Amino acid sequence: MSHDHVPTDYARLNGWDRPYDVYVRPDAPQYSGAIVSFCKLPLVESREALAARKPDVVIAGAPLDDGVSYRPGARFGPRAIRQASYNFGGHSLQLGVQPFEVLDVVDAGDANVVPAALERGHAMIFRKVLEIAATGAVPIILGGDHSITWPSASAVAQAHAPKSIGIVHFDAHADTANDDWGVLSGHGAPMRRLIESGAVDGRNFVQIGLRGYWPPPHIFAWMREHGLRWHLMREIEDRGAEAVVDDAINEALEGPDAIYLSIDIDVLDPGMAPGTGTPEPGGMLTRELLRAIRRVVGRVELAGMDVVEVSPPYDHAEITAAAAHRCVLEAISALAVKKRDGQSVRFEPAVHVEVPVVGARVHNEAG
Ligand SMILES: [Mn+2]
Repeated sequence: MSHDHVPTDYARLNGWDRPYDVYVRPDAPQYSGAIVSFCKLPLVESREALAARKPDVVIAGAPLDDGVSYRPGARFGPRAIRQASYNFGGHSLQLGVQPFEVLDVVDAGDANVVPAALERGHAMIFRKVLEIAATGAVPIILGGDHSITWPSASAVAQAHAPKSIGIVHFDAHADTANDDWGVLSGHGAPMRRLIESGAVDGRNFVQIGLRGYWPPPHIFAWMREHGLRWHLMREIEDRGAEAVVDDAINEALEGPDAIYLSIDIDVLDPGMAPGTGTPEPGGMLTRELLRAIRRVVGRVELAGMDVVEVSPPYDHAEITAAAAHRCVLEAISALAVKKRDGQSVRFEPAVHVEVPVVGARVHNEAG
């Protein structure tokens, strides 16, 4: 028979019963907690809650990579971008603003995308972004491959109609092909779909950072014919990023009422953004891109934004995901400066925006 003894109180023995501060979400460290939202912002997924809250900026994910022509993996981008930070982005040293003190920013979760259903995915991304834009908030979409810009920018264009939007597009590639091996909705063609459908006028399209060995001359001829303007990486080498970006901003301001900013992370040099689907050596520096985003957002009326082509399986040490995370944070900080200085960053849709209902009837036709 064992004899009774008083159990040891390990909490008391080891000092684990001390009255430590209790941290609650969202104050707990960035790496803890079961819910991964951008900068631990409130997660507001339902369209009703979004419409009632009317935030300034809404982050949403588009985890789709069925449109890629080479390396896949960008479906993992939204989650990787959300978690690629060691702090909450509370104070921008670049702009001297505390963005989340000034702006109401929420994370609306991801568009309801399933694998192996490209058309369905684009439909769901369109509806998700339209739900956000219909509230008057600025949508910031985390890709996903670049094909998501077709539905995303179309939704922003629809919410802003009859006002027009233009696109400032950072990318190693023009993404203006007619098709990828006969497929019209792949990531080589979204910019042509936007122009052909009338969502964006070719003359309101400005591209920065093109380089490498694609597209072929006949595609540039199509671009010239439709009034697109572009700045090759070679021009940045000659004149510096600052001068080229300033020219691009001036071009972007000639015409459209507001700007959709599309950042393909492969505009960066693969040494600074290895985790991407179609890496092209000889790109921009991360600090040049972050500065460019601050300047663009500071000067134009931002209608929406996406950051695409982050492919975490090809990333190393979260280099690419962290760069993409900061692209978003720089844009938010630049918007915060505007609001702090008395300018509204929200817009009021001029006409009622009808969002197709997303419900159980939307099936994956393939399965
Ligand atoms: Mn692209």
